[in-house]
Amino acid sequence: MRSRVLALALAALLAATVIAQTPQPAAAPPKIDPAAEAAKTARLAWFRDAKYGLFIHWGLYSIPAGEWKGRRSLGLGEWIMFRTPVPVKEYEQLASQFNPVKYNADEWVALAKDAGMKYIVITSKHHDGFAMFHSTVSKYNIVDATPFKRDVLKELADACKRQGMRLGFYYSQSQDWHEANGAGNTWDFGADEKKDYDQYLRGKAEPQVKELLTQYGPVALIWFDTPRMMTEERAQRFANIVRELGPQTLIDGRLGTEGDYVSTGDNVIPPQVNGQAWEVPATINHTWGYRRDDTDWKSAGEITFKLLDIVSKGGNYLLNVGPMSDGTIPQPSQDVLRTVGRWLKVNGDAVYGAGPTPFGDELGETSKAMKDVRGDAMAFRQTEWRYTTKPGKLYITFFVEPRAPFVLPAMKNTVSRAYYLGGDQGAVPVKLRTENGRAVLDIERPIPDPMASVVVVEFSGTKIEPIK
Ligand code: JFZ
Repeated sequence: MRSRVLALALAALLAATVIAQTPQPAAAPPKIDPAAEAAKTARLAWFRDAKYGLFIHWGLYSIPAGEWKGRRSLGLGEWIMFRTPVPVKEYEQLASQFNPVKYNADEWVALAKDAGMKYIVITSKHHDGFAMFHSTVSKYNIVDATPFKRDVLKELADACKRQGMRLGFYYSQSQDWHEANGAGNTWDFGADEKKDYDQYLRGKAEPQVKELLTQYGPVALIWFDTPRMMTEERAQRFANIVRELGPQTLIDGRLGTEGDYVSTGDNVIPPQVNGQAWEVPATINHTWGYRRDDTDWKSAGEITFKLLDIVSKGGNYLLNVGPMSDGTIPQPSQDVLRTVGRWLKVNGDAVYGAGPTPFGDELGETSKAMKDVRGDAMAFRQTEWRYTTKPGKLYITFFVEPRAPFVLPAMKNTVSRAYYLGGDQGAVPVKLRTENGRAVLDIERPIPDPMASVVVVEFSGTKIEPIK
């Protein structure tokens, strides 16, 4: 018997070595199904034009707001149950205190519209397992377990419908710290590997995703997250549910199988243009769920720069607010969003439906390629301006007083005229001339809006043809 096992092991080893040494034909590239690709492109059309969305992390964690029994719990507000850690029997008591009487869905949607945002994504269930909607699958939800007894997602869906806002749902498909077989709660339920994970997936997560896709009207996207233990087969089960019940519903990049677009890491903006559809989930301060002590809010100027930086690289910006337990959104968040919204009312053409930069040197390291009219290499900070495009129009968004003259990169196209976006008396012209075959803008100071000003340069043809 022992000799037989040894012989088999040796044979396997031999086979592996032979295979290892024999040049293996490259893995066939995944078969692209043209119909599926066309359907995906169609599904993504609104998303690629929208560019800017409101992320909302709201749940029971807004009650402790970063502090448990008087002790600060560091890190993300929505992770307090994990960080402290709080036993499930204690944490679920928060539900009996959750009563956000100031919650007004129409005000939230109106804020998103004032902010110039084109879609909303709200946490329907985060890692703590609590459902912010009336689920028949688990009593651990806002209608059955709280004194509030109102389905806040239903009210938000109705308000979005009334105001023509697209609505998507964040759903933590893998981590569920309330469920013994959910991923992530090792302090009550032990190691994840030992859990009957599929019992949790089939018993709670999959049915709840079906509820979200069938009882809240058209769902723009499902924002899955942290795909722990999500094998291809498990992830496909969710993808099939979405494809069947929401053919137009987008899937983000954190399901555990290929979604409709790429999700970057939190607050991670890629350095260069990425042709695929992609989205950056981002915070205004340093937490997603509300923390009483986190008041380090980004300025409207920083957020406007990040938006143009992301759009100039072909992406979407999903910017978060963390409402408080009374149902209101922190005023500093509202103020900064409305300030950017006022800027977008004037300069939105440079953002909505705009294409990425046709150049790219302006994005990265000090570029030796950029030469001024004297032909000397130009060094510059990478946050002075960003390019976005539309057929026949190049938008240059300046975040600081531009150098004068401002020399555009070499291109085959001829330029015809330049002017500032906005200007209530119509377009304010900008002096444009050509020198040594390069378009030159003589921009007078100061620029109209010190936070950011957009100069439009009209050019021949529809696409810019850079001369490398
Ligand atoms: C996850 C959540 O854990 C967090 O609470 C929040 O909802 C955020 C939007 O997403 O956090 C992540 C997930 C993935 C990465 C980083 C943070 N990542 O891929 O870098």
